[in-house]
Amino acid sequence: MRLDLSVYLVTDPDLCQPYGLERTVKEAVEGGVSIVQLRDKHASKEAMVEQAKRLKALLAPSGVPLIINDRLGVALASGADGLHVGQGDASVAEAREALGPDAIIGLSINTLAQLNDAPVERLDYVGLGPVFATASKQDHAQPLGFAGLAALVEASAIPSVAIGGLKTRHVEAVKQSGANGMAVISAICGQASPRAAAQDIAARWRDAFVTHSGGA
Ligand code: TZP
Ligand code: MG
Repeated sequence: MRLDLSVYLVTDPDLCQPYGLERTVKEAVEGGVSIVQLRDKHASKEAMVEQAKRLKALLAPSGVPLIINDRLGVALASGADGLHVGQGDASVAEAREALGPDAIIGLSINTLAQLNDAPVERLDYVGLGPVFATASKQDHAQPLGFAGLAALVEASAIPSVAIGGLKTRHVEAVKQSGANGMAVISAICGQASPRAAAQDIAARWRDAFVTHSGGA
C-alpha cells in the first residue's frame, strides 16, 4: 500500500468533542483524509486499545491507515497500521522490531540535528514541525516557519508531513515546501463540519500548483 500523507488527521479527544472522535474521523475520511493518527495523552492503555479497535473497524472499508501516537503497546494490541513517536518516546528501533517491516512508523523532527540522527532506514516518514505555534500541543518546540520547514524537507531522505498551526489557507505553502502532506488537529477536529474541512484541504492539496521538483 502506498503511503499517502497528503491530508493527515491527528485526533485530540477534547478538540474532537463536538461530534465525538468516531463521527469526526468518519466524516473527515469521507471528506478526503488520507491517514489518521490516534493521539491521546491521558487515556489508559485499555481505553486507548478499545478506541483504536473501534477506529480501525471504522476505517477498514476506506483503506485509510490508523497510526497510534507514542504507545507501542497500544499499536501492538489494537492491530493498528503503525506508530508515530516523538523525540522523547519509544525508540524507533524497538518499534520496528516489535511491529515488523510492514508497519508505518513516523518520527517527529524539529531540527536538522534531529533529522541527521534519525534512523531513516527504519522509518516511513518524518513529521516536521511545529510550523507555527499552536494551542493544540502544550509543550511544542520552537516554530519553524515555512522557510525552516522547507530546509528540513530538502534535507530529508524520506517522505515528510508538516504539522503545527496549519490551516486550510496554508495548503499551498505547505505543498510548495515539498512536504508530502499536511497534518492537522484543529483545522478538522472541532470544525463546524469536519467533512467539509477535510474536503477543502484535500481539494486544495490536489489542485495546488507548485514549482518545486518534488520531495523524497
Ligand atoms: N505536534 C506538533 S504541533 C502538534 C503536534 C501534535 C499539534 C497540531 O495541532 P494543530 O491544531 O493542527 O495546530
Ligand atoms: Mg510524543
